[in-house]
Order: sequence, then structure tokens, then C-alpha cells
Amino acid sequence: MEQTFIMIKPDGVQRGLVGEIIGRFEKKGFTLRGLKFITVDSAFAEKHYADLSAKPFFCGLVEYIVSGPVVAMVWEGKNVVTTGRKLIGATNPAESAPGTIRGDFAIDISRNVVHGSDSAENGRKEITLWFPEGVAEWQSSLHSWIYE
Ligand code: DAT
Ligand code: MG
Repeated sequence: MEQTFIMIKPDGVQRGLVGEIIGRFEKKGFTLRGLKFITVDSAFAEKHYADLSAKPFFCGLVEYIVSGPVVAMVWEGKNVVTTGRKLIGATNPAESAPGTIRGDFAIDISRNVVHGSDSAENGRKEITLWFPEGVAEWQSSLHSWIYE
């Protein structure tokens, strides 16, 4: 089953949105496979956002990600990468639909509360970066109520 890396950014933690964001993934029916509360350093944040290193906002983005603890998670389920991005909403909260996490809880593109992998391949890379120790092996007892 597909997995994705989801991170509640420092603003989401500071604003008390951890339970709300986890709840949306749980209630959708996705399975939590890994979770940790950590503060990362600049070298780590630069690695996570390496693809964006040429962007003018890169330095500000790294400063923001290291500014406080984040909630790093692995979620699993059918199409979880694409559907997870739909739950999160468009990158710029000005364009995120109401009902999405960013649409409901964010205003500024550089304080957009949550990260989600943009492809299954990047999901695998990000999970390896953030969870080198691996994730939990388990299957929810609700599985047959969520999947045919
Ligand atoms: P996403 O997080 O939706 O995958 P992304 O990978 O293009 O978006 O960019 C990563 C983060 O960088 C994004 O969540 C917020 C920030 N960012 C993107 N574009 C930006 C911009 N034009 N100005 C400021 N921050 C930006
Ligand atoms: Mg991205």
C-alpha cells in the first residue's frame, strides 16, 4: 500500500493544530505508520527541500522549518500521496479550497501549516530521510470497513 510523508510545520504546532490535522488523516481512513515530534537543523531542512535550493524563498523556508518542533509522520493508504495533497490543499492558501487544511487554517504561502510529499517516489525519499529507523508494522482492524 502507498505511503506518504506528512509534516506539521512549526506554525501548525505553535497554533495548536496538531490534533486537528492528524484527525483529518485518521478520519479519512488512512493509517498512521510513523510519528515523531522533532526540531531539525538547517542542514537537515536543506536536504528535505533540496529541490527548491535555487528559489528566492529557500533561505526563509529553511529558517521557518527549523524555527520550532515539527510533527513528522508517515501515512499509508490507497492513493495516499494524491489524496493527502487534496486534504492539504493548494500551496498558496489564497488558492486552497475551504475544507482543505490550508484553506481552513492558513493565509500566507510561507506559513502554510503542513507539508505533504508530491509523488510516491519523493514520498519514499522523504520517509527514508525522516525515518531512517523505519516505521511501524501493523494493520488497522478497521481495514475491511475502509477497503473492499
Ligand atoms: P508544497 O508544499 O505545496 O509541495 P512546494 O514544494 O512548491 O509546495 O514548496 C515548498 C514550500 O515552500 C511551500 O509549502 C511553501 C514554500 N513556498 C513555495 N512557493 C513559495 C513562494 N512563492 N514564496 C514563499 N514560499 C513559498
Ligand atoms: Mg513540495
